[in-house]
Amino acid sequence: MPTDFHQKSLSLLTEQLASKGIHIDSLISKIAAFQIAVPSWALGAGGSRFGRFSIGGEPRNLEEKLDDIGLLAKLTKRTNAVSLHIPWDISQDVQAIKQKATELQISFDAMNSNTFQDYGQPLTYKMGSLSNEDAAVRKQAVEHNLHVIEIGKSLGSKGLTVWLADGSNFPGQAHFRNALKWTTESLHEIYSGMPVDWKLLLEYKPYEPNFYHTVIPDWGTSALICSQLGDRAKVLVDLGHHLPNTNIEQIVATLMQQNMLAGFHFNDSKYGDDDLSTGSIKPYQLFLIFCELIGGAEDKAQTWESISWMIDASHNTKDPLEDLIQALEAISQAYAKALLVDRKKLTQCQNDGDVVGAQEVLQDAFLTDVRALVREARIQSGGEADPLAFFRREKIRDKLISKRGKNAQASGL
Ligand code: LRH
Ligand code: MN
Repeated sequence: MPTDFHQKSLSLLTEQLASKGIHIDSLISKIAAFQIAVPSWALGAGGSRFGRFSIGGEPRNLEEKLDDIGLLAKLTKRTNAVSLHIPWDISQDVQAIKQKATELQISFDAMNSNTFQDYGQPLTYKMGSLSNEDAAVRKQAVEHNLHVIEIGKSLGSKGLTVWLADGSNFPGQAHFRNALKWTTESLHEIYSGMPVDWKLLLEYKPYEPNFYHTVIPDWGTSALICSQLGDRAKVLVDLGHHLPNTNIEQIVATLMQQNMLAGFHFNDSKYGDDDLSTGSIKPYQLFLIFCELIGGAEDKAQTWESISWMIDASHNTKDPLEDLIQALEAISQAYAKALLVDRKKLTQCQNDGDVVGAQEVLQDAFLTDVRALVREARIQSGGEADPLAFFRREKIRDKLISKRGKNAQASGL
């Protein structure tokens, strides 16, 4: 990207926005300050039940995962934190990990527990964990979550994400009310085991791996349970965890209205929980979600600082680092476009019942090319003008393969 091209497109956009009374400097500082956590499990090639195709040079341990996130942080200046998943990211030397993260200026966002797989624990989670008929299995799952909190405390994390695969595949298999009761009771024990400055992020999902019912299938059930746990329990919105055509931006508005939005797992999907690159399928939906977030924060429904921003994706065909560079860019662009919405004019259209006018206000912002703005924010933060071009020009994947090997495989999905 020739520098003069960037300068030309930036000055054109600056002029365009100034004509609407928008000062580009305030936008640049907001975008530069907006940091998104990267999941530790998205640095290798994901797979599906139909197979997994290695990418080569994948991080073989937590140290190398931190190296990859450090590289993403250096190139994009859009991420400064990692979200770990236990036991996939168990480390023998927590102090060394903490030291390395500090050197890379990476902090630890919400920890993720795992009671949806068997990894050698005494009792299987095949028939559920926090909702299991067997109190001993529920106790084991609670203790696992308390253990994850201890690891998180030693790393400086301030949150625990709980996603449960718990559910059933056939009518009659599960007792819905008992499953919900035991899950809520188990979460009470976990919640009271959290330090007072931690939050619990309760993630919902309609189906998979269970295909008849899931104990926490939607935002309403998650909010119901959170309201019984306490005000540090809030609802985590994974964009892929919705039935087709669900109005996710309305869910975001509703949760903010109740000060119950914990945060996001950003990704995109065409059909199910496809974990595709954020903004690659439904960029307008992502924009509308950021419109609700900015509106909710400006109207003091919920503070911007109280919301966690994380990616949750899995890569079957793309290079994981290239995909994460694209996702961080797409999220920053959606935020930048939503910042351009003339909220006064929109409110006027809503009050006047001017439906056409309201759409014009939104689409004027959405159709504004903000790439120069996001690029300038990155350059001013010391990042690469074009991280993807840099990643390819420097042949970073080849260097990782020669260092780690063609068959190096990362732990995770
Ligand atoms: C479940 C989920 C959850 C993670 C897992 C890796 O689909 O979104 O957030 O634990 O993916
Ligand atoms: Mn998720």
